[in-house]
This record gives sequence, C-alpha cells and structure tokens, in this order.
Amino acid sequence: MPGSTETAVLRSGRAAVLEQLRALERAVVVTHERPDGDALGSLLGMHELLLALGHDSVMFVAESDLPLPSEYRFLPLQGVITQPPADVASRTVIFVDCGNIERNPAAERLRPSEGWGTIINVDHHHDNSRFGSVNYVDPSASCTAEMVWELAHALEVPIDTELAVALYVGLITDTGCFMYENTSPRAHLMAAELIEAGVDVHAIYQQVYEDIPFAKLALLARGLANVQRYDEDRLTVAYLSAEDFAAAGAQESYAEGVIDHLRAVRGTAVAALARDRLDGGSAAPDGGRQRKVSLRAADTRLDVSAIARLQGGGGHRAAAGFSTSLSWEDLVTFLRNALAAQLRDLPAET
Ligand SMILES: [Mn+2]
Repeated sequence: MPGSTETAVLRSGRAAVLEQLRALERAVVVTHERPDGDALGSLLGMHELLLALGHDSVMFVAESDLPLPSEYRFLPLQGVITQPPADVASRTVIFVDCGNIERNPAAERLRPSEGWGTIINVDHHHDNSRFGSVNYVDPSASCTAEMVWELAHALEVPIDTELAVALYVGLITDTGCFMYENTSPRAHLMAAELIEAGVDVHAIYQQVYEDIPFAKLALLARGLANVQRYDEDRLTVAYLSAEDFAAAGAQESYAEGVIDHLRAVRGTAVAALARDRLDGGSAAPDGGRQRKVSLRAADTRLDVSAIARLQGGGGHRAAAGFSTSLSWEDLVTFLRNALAAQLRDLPAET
C-alpha cells in the first residue's frame, strides 16, 4: 500500500493528467517495446478515450515491434503508425504501461526538447522512473488498462464495446486471468462493467489463449527440454537459443508464457527464462549473444524487480525482466547469488 506521501503524489499526478487529457488537442499514444496485452490494450484504450473526447490521436508502435504477437491481432490496431509522426513536437506524447522512457524503441524521437509539448506518463509499474512532465503512476492498479478505465470514468467517457474489449485484454493478460496476486476487487468490478458493455469473455479468451500457432507449442517443448534447477530447486531456469527458435519455426513473441510453466513447478521461488534476441540487439562486447531474461517470483516475499534492476532492467515485484550479454553460466551464477541474497535478507520465520 502506498504511504501517505506517495498517495498525495499519486493524487496530484492524476489531477494533472486529467487536466491535460481534457485540454490537449493532438496526441500520440505510445507504449513499451515488445508490447504485451496490457501495453496494447491500454494503448488502444487511451487512443479511443482521446477520440471520444474529440481530440486528434494517433498510436505509434515501432517497426521493430511488428508483427504484433498473433494473439493480439484481433484488436483494431491496423491504424498504428510505425514512425513517430512528423509533427510529434506539437503533439502531447502519452506513454502507457511504460516504466521507463528507454523502453520505447523511439525514445530519442519522443523526448521533448526545447519548445516541445508535454509528456504524459500513465503506468502501474512501482519502479516507474517518472520521466513524464506529468506522471500518474499507481502501483496498486492491476494493469494500466485499469487506470485508463478509471480515467475514462473521471472524464465521463462512455465505455462502448470497442473500448471495453481493449481494456479487458489488458486486464486479463496482466492478472493472468484474475489469478495473480495483483487481482483486486476493483479488477473484478472492472471486468463486470466491461462484460456489461459487451465483452464476449469466451471469444476473447479463445483469441488470446487458445489460437496458438503450432510453432509456439514446438518452442515450448524446446524450452521445457532446457530446464535446469538450482539451490534445492528454488531457482528454476530455462533458455531458448536462436537455434531453438529456428528449429521450432517460432517468432520471438512465441516465448511468451513459457515461464509460467517454470514458475508453477513445486519448490520454485524464482523462475527465469533467458532467450536469445533474434534481432541481435546491440552487439555484445565479447561478441556473445544478447539475451532477454524474464523473471517471475513464485514466493511472494521475493522481489524480482530488484534483481532485474541490478542488470539495468525493471518491472513488478512478481514479474520483471532485463537484457544482458552475460554468458549462460555467468547469468545462472548471477541469478543464484541474487536469489541467495534476497533469501538471506528475509525476516526469520517464526
Ligand atoms: Mn502492465
């Protein structure tokens, strides 16, 4: 729970964002790289909210993030632009679900320089770097879509079916279909309202979770074949190499969900999945591979975002990630040490 100072900051940020959302005329809505369900749901939701207010709005997703994961292609995102708009300097740039400005691939071209407009930052990551000129960061929100939903209420924007579907996708993906720790009564109240607004629960579930390309199953099989466990099974790790992706015929986004299997294994306190970046990323100094590492805490006393920050990443206590050029062996050593340090610092059990 946020302390009173944090709550005061949150309220002032919310008021400032509401004021900006009412007053702005032209906006570009953006989110984080490799967008997931909450990123895309809140991107589309914010865009539709702006259109409902009568504003000019465009959505930007970098070329490098296309194609979008196939499970989200049913969302009406055909209109996204893949380069920042030429008139970006005269638009309010609205970041949703983006904990750090560097998590957008076009950060350099979205950052205000002299004479530029406003950056609005709406997010629920507790380690958000508050990079906006106005920041509304609410770590108690289950997803950024929940914050967009709440802003729509405050702005008296009616929730039509299209807006409801966008927000619902953010809600189910970030709460693991209402099963993660962040699932609050408010998340369920939001779901109830979105269903009343016309969301077809089962149809969306099928689109997002049950229309799996076979290559994704093949990639999961390879990931599960690569599982290793350390430290009395408290650390469960697996990797997906570029060769695994090639052999499965899989895109990078097909790795989504593999880590859930690692987290669910009895005994696991922390799960990690390291996957080679298929775009190569920036070349590693030793000529080695660039890897993207996803972390999950199965033990709720642990904070994997703190582990991710040690490597320049971030996220939530229960779900975080970072990029690295560490070798696999060094990466495992790092994770084992980081986990051991957190376990050591836990209060003694009574
Ligand atoms: Mn999110």
